[in-house]
Amino acid sequence: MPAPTPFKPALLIVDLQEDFCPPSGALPVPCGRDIIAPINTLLTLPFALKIATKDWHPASHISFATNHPSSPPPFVSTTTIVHPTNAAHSYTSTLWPVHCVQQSAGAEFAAGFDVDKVNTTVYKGMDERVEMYSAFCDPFQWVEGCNAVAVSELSGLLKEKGVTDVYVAGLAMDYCVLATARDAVKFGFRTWVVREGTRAVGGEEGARTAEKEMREAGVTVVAMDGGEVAWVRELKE
Ligand code: VGL
Ligand code: ZN
Repeated sequence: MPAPTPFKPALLIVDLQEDFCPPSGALPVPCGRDIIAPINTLLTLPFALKIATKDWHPASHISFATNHPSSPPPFVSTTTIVHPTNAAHSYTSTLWPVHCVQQSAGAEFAAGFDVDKVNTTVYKGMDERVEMYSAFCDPFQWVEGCNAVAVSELSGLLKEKGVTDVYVAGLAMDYCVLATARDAVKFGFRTWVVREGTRAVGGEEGARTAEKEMREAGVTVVAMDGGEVAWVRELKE
């Protein structure tokens, strides 16, 4: 199949940070480091824009289990996140170990990730009151009668460049990659997730569930050697 027209693709690398990489990371994604090589390969292709995101939390962040009474066990405990200015809106969210604290070693890009080829870094998760898996905005954005608490510059950067297609990779497939890819569709981009370029916190099972949720949201999971990545490879630089 030929590339769609117009076709102006961007590469979005989500949260490829030390804290999400085993064995040393605070919130390690199984086989998380395996994605560094394919992502470095993607970075050699002529994308119109290459953006990396960083999960970038204050120490007081609501998603850290240690910030809640009696410090419940992370991964299996949840908290209720209430909209800070509209208490009628709330939802349940998972509690995590302390991770990606601003300026900490764990918040650095993963070792070996070729960040020199990245044009811009977008930071997310800075508001201590809300969880922000998506690099575009927090989930209150999509609740009827509600409004987002935190919105990044990401959609503006993509629109400003005339981007039509967003290729998403990074960590974790079942959380921030899933939420970011879904929002890319909602913001009007054709959205592709590169399978070799992502891994799930929930391992193979988490990846299967995430892939299904992506498909239902209009996101297509593609392969490094598939036609959709070939469209980018064949672009004139
Ligand atoms: C993420 C859990 C908590 C992610 C970030 O990048 O997928 N997951 N914060
Ligand atoms: Zn986080």
